[in-house]
Amino acid sequence: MAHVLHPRLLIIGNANTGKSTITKLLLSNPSGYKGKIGKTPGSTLLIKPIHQEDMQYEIVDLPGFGFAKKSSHRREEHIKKQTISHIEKHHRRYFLGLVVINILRIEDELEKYFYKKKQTIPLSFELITFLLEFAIPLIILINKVDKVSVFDKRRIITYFVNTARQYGLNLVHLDDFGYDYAQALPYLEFSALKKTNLGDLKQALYYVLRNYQEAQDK
Ligand SMILES: Nc1nc2c(ncn2[C@@H]2O[C@H](COP(=O)(O)OP(=O)(O)OP(=O)(O)O)[C@@H](O)[C@H]2O)c(=O)[nH]1
Ligand SMILES: [Mg+2]
Repeated sequence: MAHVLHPRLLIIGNANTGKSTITKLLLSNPSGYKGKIGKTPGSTLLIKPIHQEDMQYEIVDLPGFGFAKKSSHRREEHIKKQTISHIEKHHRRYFLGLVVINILRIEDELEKYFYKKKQTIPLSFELITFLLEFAIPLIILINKVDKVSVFDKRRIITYFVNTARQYGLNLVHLDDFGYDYAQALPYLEFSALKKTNLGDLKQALYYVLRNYQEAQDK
């Protein structure tokens, strides 16, 4: 019997942003999920694709880096190197990448880079730019929006979108995205806890998956 290679969904972002919680939501049988969802950053350490019955894709929930108070510099470097070589080697199997960002950390992160080291690029934008080099379609998931008011959510997202533009990234809301990755990059506000916009995310995921499968069949 031929071994079936499932297209892969990449879930990537800093530590503690909700990657494993989102992974669980995108499984066919969430209660069968064996991964760790942690209060302490750094819950996920291994790169191991997850697949369950009746799933058209498998998920790779990457270990998060940055912001982990406990983690050592050496460990951070190890995770970064591991991530880079993994993407370089396997990028063709990814039909979509979800870059998960914690809305509560956006202002901190951007301000830190703006005022202290203006010559460098903020971590999230660096990650996005890196992934775009491999032509993996991305969705920026701005997670944990249940933790902020509607007013703050709008303010923080506007700040994020405006700053991204300065780094050459044209972010548009998933609702306004025409699936032309040469033109723009979609973002979606999200709450893994409240399942806010989970339906929209799944719809986009299956759309991109179909495009990927059609391109493979040619
Ligand atoms: N309020 C709120 N909490 C969330 C949300 N998503 C995740 N969390 C919580 O955030 C914490 C971290 O979640 P994880 O899914 O383990 O995060 P992770 O990105 O996989 O973390 P690492 O594997 O350590 O990089 C857990 O306590 C989750 O319950 C959300 O949308 N809203
Ligand atoms: Mg995790």
